[in-house]
Amino acid sequence: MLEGTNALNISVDDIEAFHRDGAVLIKNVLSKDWLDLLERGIEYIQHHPDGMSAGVGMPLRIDQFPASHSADLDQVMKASPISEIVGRVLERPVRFYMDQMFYKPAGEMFPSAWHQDTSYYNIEGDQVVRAWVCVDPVPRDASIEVVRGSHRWNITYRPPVGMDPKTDPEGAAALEAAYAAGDILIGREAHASWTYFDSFLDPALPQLPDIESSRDSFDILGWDFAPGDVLLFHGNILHSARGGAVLDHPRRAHASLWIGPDVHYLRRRSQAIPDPIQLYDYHPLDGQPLADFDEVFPIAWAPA
Ligand SMILES: O=C(O)CCC(=O)C(=O)O
Repeated sequence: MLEGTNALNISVDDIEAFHRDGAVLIKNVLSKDWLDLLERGIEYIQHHPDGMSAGVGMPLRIDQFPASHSADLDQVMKASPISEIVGRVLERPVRFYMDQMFYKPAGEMFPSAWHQDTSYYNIEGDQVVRAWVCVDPVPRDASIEVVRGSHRWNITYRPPVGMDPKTDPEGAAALEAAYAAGDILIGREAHASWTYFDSFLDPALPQLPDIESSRDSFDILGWDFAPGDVLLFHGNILHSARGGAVLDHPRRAHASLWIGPDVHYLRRRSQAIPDPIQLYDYHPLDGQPLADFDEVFPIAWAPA
């Protein structure tokens, strides 16, 4: 092993960059065999849309939990080096929480709006890490950008999706009643049919700043991405992907979400993605560590 590096060539600088900036690109992690499996899994999912991806109506397919529908993606999640690099950067045991596919067809890239990931999920903690990979080369103007350090702003913004409660007062009142009763907000049945637009936005959360219109006011970090690289970013960080670049190939990305020991369950009115389906059997309570649900979230990688 080289000085200053550990297995997988993650340097002390990479670890520091992740904690300081909230994101780091680790080069050349996935071999061709892993990329082939990823590509096969992504193409399978693209051709088998489920009830959570139909109807979004954009030149961007977002699929929730694709590894639970594709044996290839499941293998990548369970056996590729992705869990290890997340664990080495956190220096903690890590568990797989969920995954998504972001498939943009060749041509002009559709933008992914600025947002934070944690506000979409019923989770809270500092050890939430996204691992974003793509089987195609992606220039910086179509790949992920982050606002450097925004994972430390200690603020949860309103996700840029969801219905205004004023448009459906009855539904909004039912959500409030469920919240007050300690009930689950988006049920298991959402796995059969649900999109971002079926959730309610939470008016109590502050609105996102208009980062794209005043990019010079923000410290924006971005990278050219090559297949085999893994981009790690913090669950609380503001991030997006710009639109407008024209690619002569699709941009087929997969993003997985990993959690460390400090992550606990927290029902959010802004929840836009259902809980992982096995978690519904356990009736988690607000504040309960997700490590309590070892059968749903087994340890994927732990330091020796
Ligand atoms: O790939 C994209 O365009 C968006 C990805 C993203 O927002 C995420 O992984 O959280």
